[in-house]
Amino acid sequence: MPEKKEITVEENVLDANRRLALANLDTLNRKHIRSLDILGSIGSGKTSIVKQCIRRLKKDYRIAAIAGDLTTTIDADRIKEEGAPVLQINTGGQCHLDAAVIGKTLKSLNLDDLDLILIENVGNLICPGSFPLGTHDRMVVVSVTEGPYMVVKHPYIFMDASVLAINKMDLAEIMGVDMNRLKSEALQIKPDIKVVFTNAKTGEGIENLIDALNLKPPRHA
Ligand SMILES: Nc1nc2c(ncn2[C@@H]2O[C@H](COP(=O)(O)OP(=O)(O)O)[C@@H](O)[C@H]2O)c(=O)[nH]1
Ligand SMILES: [Mg+2]
Repeated sequence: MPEKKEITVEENVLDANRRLALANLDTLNRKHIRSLDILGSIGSGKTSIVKQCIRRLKKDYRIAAIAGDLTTTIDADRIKEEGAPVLQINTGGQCHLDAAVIGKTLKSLNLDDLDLILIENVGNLICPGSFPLGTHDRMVVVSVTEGPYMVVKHPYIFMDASVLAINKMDLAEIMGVDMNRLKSEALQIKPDIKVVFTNAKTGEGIENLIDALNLKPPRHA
């Protein structure tokens, strides 16, 4: 029956992605490279956070960034300003990165020259959920300007995330959004998720975020 065929195709796609994700993780581990998949809606602050992290970590890590976007190179151009190599992936219509495209991108990088890869996924909180890339960690960025329901309405994305950045903390009051409530909602979904409040514009909270991601260089520990 046509319906059954459609489900099988989808399962095959997800299975194939999981296999390729494991291969990516294996490649990264063999090269001793840490990796982070960053998820969040368009405008939540992903690129700003990547820039703030690179600014603080580039002394201690050899960093590359991968920026996923439907069609533009805006984010890659912004990240490049921080002095780290950036690869832009334009997905065309696809609303998420996947393990195959990351596998190809890893092949194009000189992995012996890297310690850390930061991947900004395509901006939304639904599609990327089912497509692990093979990174060590996943971080979700939710900004208070998206309103009070961003966590409860996206439960699945938090289940595989190790860190949540609640960004634009400077605008919480004006938005009437209770950041502690967003935090407790995330903890209900994923009790061991680490939650950090950030202002990616000024850099407030970014050191805590780096700590939560276990990226604090040893000499600053
Ligand atoms: N007020 C404020 N603005 C922010 C903050 N973080 C990011 N922005 C701004 O929000 C806009 C979208 O940020 P961007 O990093 O491009 O989000 P992305 O689409 O998730 O990559 C930009 O104009 C940023 O300057 C923040 O913490 N506070
Ligand atoms: Mg961006």
